[in-house]
Amino acid sequence: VEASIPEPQREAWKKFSAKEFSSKEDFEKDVVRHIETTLARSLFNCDESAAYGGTSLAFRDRLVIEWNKTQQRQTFADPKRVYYLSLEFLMGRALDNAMLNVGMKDIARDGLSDLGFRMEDIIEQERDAALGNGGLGRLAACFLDSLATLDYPAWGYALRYKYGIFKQEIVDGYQVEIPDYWLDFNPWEFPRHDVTVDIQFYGSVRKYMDDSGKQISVWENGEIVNAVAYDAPVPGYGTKTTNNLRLWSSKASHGEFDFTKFNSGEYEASVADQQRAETISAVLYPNDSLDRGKELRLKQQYFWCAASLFDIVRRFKKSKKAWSEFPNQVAIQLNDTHPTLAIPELMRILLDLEGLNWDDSWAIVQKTFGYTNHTVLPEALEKWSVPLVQNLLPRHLQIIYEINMQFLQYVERSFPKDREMLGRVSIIEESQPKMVRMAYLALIGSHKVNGVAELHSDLIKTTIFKDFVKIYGPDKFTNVTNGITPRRWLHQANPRLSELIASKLGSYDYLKDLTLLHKIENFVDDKDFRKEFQEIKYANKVRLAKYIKEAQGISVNPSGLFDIQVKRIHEYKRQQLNIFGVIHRYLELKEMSPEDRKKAQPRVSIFGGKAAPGYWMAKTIIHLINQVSKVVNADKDIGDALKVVFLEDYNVSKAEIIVPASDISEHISTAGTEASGTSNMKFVLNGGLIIGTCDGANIEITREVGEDNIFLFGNLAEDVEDLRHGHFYGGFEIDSQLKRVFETMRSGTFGDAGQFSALVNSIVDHGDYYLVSDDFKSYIDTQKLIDEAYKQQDEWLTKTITAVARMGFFSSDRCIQEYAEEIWSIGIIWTF
Ligand code: GL2
Repeated sequence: VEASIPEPQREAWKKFSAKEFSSKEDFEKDVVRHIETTLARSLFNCDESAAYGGTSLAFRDRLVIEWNKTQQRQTFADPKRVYYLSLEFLMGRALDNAMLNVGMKDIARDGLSDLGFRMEDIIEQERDAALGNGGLGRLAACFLDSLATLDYPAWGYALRYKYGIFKQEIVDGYQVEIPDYWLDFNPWEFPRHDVTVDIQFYGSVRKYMDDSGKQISVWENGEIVNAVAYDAPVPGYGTKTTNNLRLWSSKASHGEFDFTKFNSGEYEASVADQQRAETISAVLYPNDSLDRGKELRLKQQYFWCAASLFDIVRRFKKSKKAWSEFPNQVAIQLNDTHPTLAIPELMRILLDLEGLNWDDSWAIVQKTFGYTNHTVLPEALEKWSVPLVQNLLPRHLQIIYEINMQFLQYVERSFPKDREMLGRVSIIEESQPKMVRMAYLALIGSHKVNGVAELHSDLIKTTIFKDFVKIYGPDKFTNVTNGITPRRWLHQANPRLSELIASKLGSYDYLKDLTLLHKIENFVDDKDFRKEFQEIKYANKVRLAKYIKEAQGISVNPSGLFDIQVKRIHEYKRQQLNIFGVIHRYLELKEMSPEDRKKAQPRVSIFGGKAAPGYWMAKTIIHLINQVSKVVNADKDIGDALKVVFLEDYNVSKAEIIVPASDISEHISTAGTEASGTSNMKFVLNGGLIIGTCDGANIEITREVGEDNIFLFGNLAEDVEDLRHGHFYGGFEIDSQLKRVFETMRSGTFGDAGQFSALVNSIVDHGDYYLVSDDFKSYIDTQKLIDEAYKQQDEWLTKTITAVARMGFFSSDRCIQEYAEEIWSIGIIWTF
């Protein structure tokens, strides 16, 4: 029911409508009012956290005013909207971003200083919104920024986890996980207690014929859990468009809260029911690129898909358009297979609740959905056991079987001679127990499937989806190379560089059209520009060195070469290759005469990243890095020639300090395993070069910046399979220099060798699946080249400036425009 203010009263209302602050004085007034009233603090009781609260609430007011207007504009225009379904949104901090996007940071800085606070300290008060694991979740956050900046009518849908990704502590060199309860004070969210949806689980399906002879299915007798919406405003940069990120929180439905139990004194039991319901949205699964098949995860997925679709359908129905119009009003993007249940859920809504027939429903579904694949790693491809789905979602399983049957009949008609194909492409894997292959369901139910970088998009067509290219033709598949938002990853993280670029280009327009960066190449020989560029890099390294000292207690010299690898810890990302390389360097330094050691290029090797709590090998790698760090940093012979740092608890806000400080960053996955990578783009955009394999977006970065401005090494994706085969069936010799590294480890130099034996054995005895040995020589040779190149500071500087100038392609704005045109067919809504 719409509850509008009646026409005659609207004038009075409008007179008092909330207004945005635009001067420093008004900002201060808002801050003080919020601190004194909303937060109930006073002049005599206002610390930095209260000042953060007041500042955030003042900015939140601004966002909400624009958010309301944006929603009104969009409701009025009723355009096609895009819904981005992602189980992860790694948003990071909101305040700094809000200040910059609305263009009020300078006013706020002055205002806060009047009130006795330093802007930097206030920003530091905020906890990261860490509702994601790694690249996939951060990509979703960059997309929201671009969608709003480009004025697209878009919503993000996710879960409001009580606990985001765990906090990582390193205790005695080992990772320890601490829960991240981040909601103590979160001024950026609005509970919408009036926006709730009942979600059903379990139960059974009753079928009957109605009077017209039509078969009706009723899903009944299930358990009901309530979904409550929490909204967070997403401001665009330099536009009034403020979109919405809607997070669902689970709560016991009133039906479930058992009053009989409650009244009969079984208070605890009734509260337990409530807790069980709340468990659904309690915790983010901390696995990156790994599928664990836990029932609670499936519950999360359905809970979130069903609530989001109910919301989307409710919005569509307000327009009173025919169902055939649905795909013209709604585009839903599936961020990986996690939201694939949205496909059978929309079928269920159309068939069982809205009474449409199968063919019409299916046509609507296929036109509505697009599916983005983010990985070809087999362990990450989601499969759900049929008995599990049967029990939790009996009606959906029926629908999945029906989709599969119709699909297989079509395949059988098209390829009558290829019987084997049916088994290969079936949504149901004929294993014990049977499994639902979610990627196939997502692909079959969507009109477009995209990979996230060129190589990856090619690979999905020749590996995991090979048969489907035959079935549907190549046009169903496309590539959209990932991108990053230059607002957070340049302007916010590296304000001095952003300002320098703006001063040369004449404005900050390039933050909205990153291709304008190419003009910076005109200044590559400009003395003043070069000097300032170099100074900025140095200052960023000093800032990181200071942070390393504070956080880790390690002193590093900012004039050393900063070599950084920060990302989730994973065997395929090969942090082990990096640390073995560090050990090799250590051994070489030890062998040198003191004079030669002095001449060697000093290095600071910086690592950071979380391991999934159950991923033992990844934890072993973290342990090894910390052990090496301990030994090397304490070695008096070595001094500044080599320092090794493991930065605890890598997250988005730390990335903002780390990324601008690299000279070299490492993106060294086994070729063909890293779908894209996105931090590679962030580092280069901030004036750091890359050492990398021919993998993911590294390849397109090379194309853009030129081969001279990147350090590539290692085997190519097309050779990986043969090499692996050779390890098992041919003779397999471990690289001699790597052998020496292993011998050193075995001798106990870095503590009890037994702790690392599984890591070493995975290479020596178990086939070296990730080709660490195959790539080792090429890796350390390339590192040597880097040492030499870095000594030529002038040329190095030219390389970094040139690379920055050529990064225009990697904006998430370009990426979103490609999605909008090729997959969603949506237009922008002009602000006025
Ligand atoms: C990932 C890929 O591993 C990574 O290469 C890519 O950049 C991102 C975003 O597309 O997606 N796939 C995946 O499952 N995770 C990723 O980060 N977790």
